[in-house]
Amino acid sequence: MKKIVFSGVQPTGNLHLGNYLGALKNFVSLQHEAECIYCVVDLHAITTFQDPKTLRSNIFETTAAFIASGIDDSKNIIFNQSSVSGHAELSWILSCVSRMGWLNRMTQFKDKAGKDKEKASVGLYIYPNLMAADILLYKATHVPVGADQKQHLELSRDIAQKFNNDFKVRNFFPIPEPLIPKNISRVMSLRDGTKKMSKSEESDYSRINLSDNPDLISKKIKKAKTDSGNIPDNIKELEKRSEAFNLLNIYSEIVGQKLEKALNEMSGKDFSFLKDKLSEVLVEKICPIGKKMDKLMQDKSHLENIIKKGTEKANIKAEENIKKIREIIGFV
Ligand code: AQP
Repeated sequence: MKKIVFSGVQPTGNLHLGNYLGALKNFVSLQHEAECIYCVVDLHAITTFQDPKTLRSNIFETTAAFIASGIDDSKNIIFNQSSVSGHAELSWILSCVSRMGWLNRMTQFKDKAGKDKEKASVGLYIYPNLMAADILLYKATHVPVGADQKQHLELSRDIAQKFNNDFKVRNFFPIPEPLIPKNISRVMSLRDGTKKMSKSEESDYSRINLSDNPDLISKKIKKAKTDSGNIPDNIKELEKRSEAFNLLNIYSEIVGQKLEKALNEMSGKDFSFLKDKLSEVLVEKICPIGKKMDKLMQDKSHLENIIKKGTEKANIKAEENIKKIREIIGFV
């Protein structure tokens, strides 16, 4: 079966190191081995209220982040989800295949809705059905995501399987494989090593944004929470200390070393040594991306062209599949 890669990023601002290491970095490497479709998932973004002007700007910013991270728009499809109506159409169809019991188990809905579940949007609840539609609309076989999306991916697999069984169309939808980074699948907050780094966390000091300048990166790393001991000499010990584990994991991923090797370099030293080194490599890796994003954001018509070109290509693929899906279901 031909390898088809699909993934998306929400245009909800504050793109951060977690998005980069958990998703974008993988997007870039996959473009050399497969047909890749990368989507700015604006329909997902509106599951929580977005100011229209900010949303528009964030759609461009996320597109710029794709390009600035190294995705080649001439070889891959980059577009925004709301421009291809097949996503919404298939989402409805798959909502009729998906089960309430399956959605009730989704932990991200519980986390995001919090105690005010009754006030959460219906969209937030059925978000995983839309994600299944995004993937299956292109019959994607592989989906690069961070570990936080693993459960949603499993649901997409269940939905694909049920559709194939219900309509007796064996192998119509491929069962998509998650591609989750092996070494660092979940980048944690700089303020709390037990919480994931996230866009919506109130404190900007909890994350490294792709748009941060060198001074701010150094400041954030200096202020990052650590414990009082020195850096341990073995991974078992390191794993018990969530903040130290997170910083070392980030360091090893950025320099492209195994965690064991990074630990050898750092063990016995105090955290200021690690923090200086980490700031240095982060500035080297992240700031060029931020600068490129900034430059791209100054030419919106160029970004608009990239999205338009991508939308046309995505629409052709989506329409071809949606036509078959309509026939399978029995629509006239
Ligand atoms: N902390 C993270 N570590 C590793 N991967 C991460 N991703 C997000 N946070 C981390 C991965 O980035 C991709 C795009 O995510 P998204 O923007 O579409 O949605 P998200 O997961 O909701 O992002 P945030 O930052 O966590 O937003 P909020 O604050 O709204 O919850 C996905 O592949 C995701 O796994």
